[in-house]
Amino acid sequence: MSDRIHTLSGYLYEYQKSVTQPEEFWARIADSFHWRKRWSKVLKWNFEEPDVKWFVDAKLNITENIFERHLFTIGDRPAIIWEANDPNEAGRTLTYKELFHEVNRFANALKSKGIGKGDKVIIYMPMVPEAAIAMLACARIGAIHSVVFAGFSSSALADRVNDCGAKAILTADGNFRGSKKIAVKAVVDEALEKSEVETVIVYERTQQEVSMKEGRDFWWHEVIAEESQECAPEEMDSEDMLFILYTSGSTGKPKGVVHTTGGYMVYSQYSFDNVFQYSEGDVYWCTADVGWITGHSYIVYGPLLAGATTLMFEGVPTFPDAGRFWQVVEKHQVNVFYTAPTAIRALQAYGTEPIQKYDLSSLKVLGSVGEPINEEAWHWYHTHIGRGKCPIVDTWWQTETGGIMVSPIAGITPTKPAFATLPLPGVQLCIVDPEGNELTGNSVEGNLCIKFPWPGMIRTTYGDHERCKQTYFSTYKGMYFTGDGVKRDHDGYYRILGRVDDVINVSGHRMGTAEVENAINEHPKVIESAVVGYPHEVKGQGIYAYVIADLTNRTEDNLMNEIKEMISKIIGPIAKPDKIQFVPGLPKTRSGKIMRRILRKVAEGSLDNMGDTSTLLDPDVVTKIIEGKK
Ligand code: 6R9
Repeated sequence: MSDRIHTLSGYLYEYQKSVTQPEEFWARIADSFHWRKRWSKVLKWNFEEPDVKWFVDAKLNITENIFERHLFTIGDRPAIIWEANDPNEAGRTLTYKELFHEVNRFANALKSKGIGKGDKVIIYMPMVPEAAIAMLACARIGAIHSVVFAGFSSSALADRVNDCGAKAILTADGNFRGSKKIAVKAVVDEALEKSEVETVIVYERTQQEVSMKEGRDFWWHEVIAEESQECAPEEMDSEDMLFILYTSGSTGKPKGVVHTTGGYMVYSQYSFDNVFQYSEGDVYWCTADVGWITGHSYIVYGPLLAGATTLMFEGVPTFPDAGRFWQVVEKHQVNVFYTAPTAIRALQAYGTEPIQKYDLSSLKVLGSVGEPINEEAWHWYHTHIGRGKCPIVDTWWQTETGGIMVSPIAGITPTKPAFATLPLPGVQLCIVDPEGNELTGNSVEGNLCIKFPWPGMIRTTYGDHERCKQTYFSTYKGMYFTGDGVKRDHDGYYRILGRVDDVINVSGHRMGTAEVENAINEHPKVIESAVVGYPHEVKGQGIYAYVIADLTNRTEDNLMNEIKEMISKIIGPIAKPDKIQFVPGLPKTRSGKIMRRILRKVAEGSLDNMGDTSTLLDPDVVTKIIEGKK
């Protein structure tokens, strides 16, 4: 790959080029892709609107770049290695040629159900190769996929179906997760009481009982049975939507982040190739779920565009025991391993015994994503999993950025524990103070912004462009605001400090505090609530909920359980609070705003330094909350 960075000076050279001549830089990277029609201009942009277009007027199909672009050379190479939840179940391997045929067959099946260019398709599936096949089949025919993490509840699913106006849902009968067998189709049925789609296609995974509605629901294996393995790719404009992915923000309603075709394609492969320094024949394993952006960019699109072998794992890190990840590494001779700090910390708690049973010598590069990695976890990962030999790439990015933004280049950028280090070429970071003044020089700390477009960036929030503008482009004029705090140290290295808005990060999952509050407030006994994050040893952040409730005819324990149930139903089990405290009131300013700063302090137990409480309507409430804390 000619666009591969090989040395530190090479990185610095490329970075410089990407800033001084961004259009020339990205045109050179884009040249190695297959375009049906070349762009008339590389970039048109305006951050006020925002209105950003990459590879203007170019025509392409992203799956043509995965398959046809290099099928002759890599057709027989494994594309997806699938490892089942149960170690005793045989896995599957699909070569590029086989994957191509499966994608085409399913693309034809979608077409036969009347799905075509521009239609929205929800994918609500377990971690099986068919989830990737479903995404690629949509892209093949120009349909827009929106993958919903299969742990979300029926009402969260219905909201997403309604928001994007989906024509179809692709799903499975059930899902194997550790020792559990989870109903999936039943959740879809429940969601479809509150929403409507024309077609549901069900992949048979667990063989559990499901109800199938005549004329609407079809079995995956039946719809593909007669389909041809050839399907001409739909010609897409570079700025045609590729997918919508819902993510949480500081307001109650998750927003549909829109990514388009050309820019996302170029950025996902470029960042994959460089950050992980993947070489031919390597086995690459990203443990994320395809329901998150990490799964989109670094299980499916990035690796497959690069012709890599990507491992997909259906299970969980602790089933049947805490050695599962390492057993999979040994079994498939994994070379690049990419996971989240929360998984590292969870496994750290089991000690090194589960690791010692396995040979991890195949590992060359380790990655981290989703939340800040603390130094202790970084060292444990480096010493025990990387045997002191593997570089760790701590990759900072977001659903909105489409791909990795700040990260070491494996084996090239000198690393520093807990630092995401330096921006990738094309990424122009900017640290600002609360007034929006750029903080130049080193040893500074502030809010992280980006002042120039990159190809993988968000284009809009689906159905509500104003929201995109307000959320990301209005806080600081002329800049994209990430919502994260950051420090640039004396070496010019970046360390991400976590969210500065009302978003919390629980086990690497993004959650809006308002979203959790809305769910709590649905309970008829709840009067008001306030949710904050607090430091949690394994999850990074835990959810702490302060609730004002009517406790007549209820014990605190009863009501706590009912509230947790409610949240599971409305959002999903991942949003259940770790702690619920019933309080007589909430600390509010005279204008009625909840002072979360105080609630955060109480939750984290730092009671001696409450800061200024003079603007509080009723300072007494704070004392009562502190007294009531268990
Ligand atoms: C890719 C992904 C984005 C938020 C982001 C930040 C946090 C992600 C991080 C990190 C520190 C890292 N985050 N990677 N914080 N170091 N290496 O996780 O996307 O789910 O949208 O979350 O996650 O706070 O703003 P997403």
